[in-house]
Amino acid sequence: MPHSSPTDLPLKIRLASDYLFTSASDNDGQYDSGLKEVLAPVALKLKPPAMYRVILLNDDYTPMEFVVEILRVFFALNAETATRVMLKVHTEGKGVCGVFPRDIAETKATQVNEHSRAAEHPLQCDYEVDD
Ligand code: TYC
Repeated sequence: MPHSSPTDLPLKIRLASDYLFTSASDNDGQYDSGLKEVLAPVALKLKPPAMYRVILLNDDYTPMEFVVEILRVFFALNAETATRVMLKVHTEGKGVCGVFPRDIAETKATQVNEHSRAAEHPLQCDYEVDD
């Protein structure tokens, strides 16, 4: 909207954008517009939400076939990838099943742990921030 003359002021409809963008220097001090700076300009610093790695931990008792099935059913891995991840956990102690937003990572870890306990296996699934 172009700037209005002082006589237009009483009838001026003040839009939210007038308040957002009007500063004391806008009218060169020629008249008091009555508009006060109500909002300082704020730079938006939005970061994308953190992502979380869902991990499996090794143990000495859970059968390898059970772990492969977990990786296929809960994380949609094919047989080859599921076997590779299972063997990584078996040899290195820990491995990544997938990376998800926090609520999905938490849900998957809980579902895997409940399924493992129901089958009486000690398999541990957890999640950690992916930085
Ligand atoms: N170490 C287990 C065994 O020898 C297999 C295993 C792999 C267990 C991965 C847990 O997250 C795991 N039967």
